[in-house]
Amino acid sequence: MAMKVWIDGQLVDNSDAKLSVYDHGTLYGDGVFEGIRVYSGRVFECKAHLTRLYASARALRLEIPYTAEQLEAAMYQTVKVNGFTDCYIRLVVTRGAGYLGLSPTKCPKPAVFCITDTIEMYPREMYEKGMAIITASVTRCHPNSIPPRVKSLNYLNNILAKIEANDAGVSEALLLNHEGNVAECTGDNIFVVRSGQVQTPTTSDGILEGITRSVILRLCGKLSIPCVEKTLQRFDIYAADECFLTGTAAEVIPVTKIDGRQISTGQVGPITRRLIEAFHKCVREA
Ligand code: PXG
Repeated sequence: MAMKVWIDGQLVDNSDAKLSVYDHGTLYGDGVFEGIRVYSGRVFECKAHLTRLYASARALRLEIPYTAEQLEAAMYQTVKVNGFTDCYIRLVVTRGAGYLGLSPTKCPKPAVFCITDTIEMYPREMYEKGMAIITASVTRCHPNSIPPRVKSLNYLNNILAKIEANDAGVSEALLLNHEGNVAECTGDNIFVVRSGQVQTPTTSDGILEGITRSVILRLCGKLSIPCVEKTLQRFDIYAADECFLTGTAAEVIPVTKIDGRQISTGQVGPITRRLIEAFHKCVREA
C-alpha cells in the first residue's frame, strides 16, 4: 500500500524511505525505537513513549536531534497524511550513517523516522479463550549488558526466544532473567493473579518498563484491585490463578497454558476479564 513515511523531517513515499547501508542501525543494531498505538486519532500515552525513547537514547549516549514536541508533531503529521484514525506507529532513532567500525564518533547525525501502519494483532479467539506460551531456553540480557530497560534495535535475544515459540507452535515465549526469575515475554510484559492479587516482575528483574504494563498497574489502583511489583519465579506462573500479557500490539491478552501445563482451570479468569474491559474503556477515553 502506498504510504508516506516521515524520515529526517521529510514525508516521503514508503518506497523512497531508505537508510544508508552505512547506518549503524543496520550495521550494529545501534539505535532505539518505540512501538505506539493511535486510538481514535490520539497517540496513546504519547508522553510516556517519548520519555522512554529519550531515556533509551540517553543510556546509549545517542543524542536525538529533535525535541519531544517535534517528534510528537512528526507522529501526528504522519498519521494524518496517511488518513489513519487507528494505527500502529514505529518511531525509530538510529546512530546514523557512519563507516565500518564500531565507534559512533564516525556517525555525525542520527537518523530518525516514523512509520505508520495497520496493527497486526493476535487472533481474536486468543483474547476470548487465552493463549499458550512456553518458557524459552534463552536468558533475558543481564542488566549490565544491554539493559532490558533500553528499547534498542538489538532484539536478537528476543528473536531467538520467538523462534523457540514458533517451533513449539505457540505465539509467545517467556524469558527468565540471569537469576532464573521471571522477566517478560519477547514483546510483552507478564502478569499473574494469585489469591486476588495482581503480580508482575519489578524493573530490577530485567524487564522493559512497558507502557501498557504501567497503564494496567494504574487501572488496578483505580479499580481497587490489589497489585504488586515483585520478583516472580516460574513456580508463581505454574501456581497462578490467572495469567495475562500486556503490550502495545497485544494490549491485554490472557494466558491459559504454559509449557504444556494448563494454568488453573484453563479458563480466562475474572480479574483478567475486568482488566481487559477497563483497558478498552481507557483507550477509548484517553
Ligand atoms: N517487553 C518487551 C521486551 C517489549 O519489546 C513490551 C515488553 C511491552 O511494552 P509496551 O510499552 O508496548 O507496553 C515490549 C513491546 C510489536 C513490537 O510490533 C512490540 C515490542 C517490540 C517489538 C515489536 O508488536 N515491544
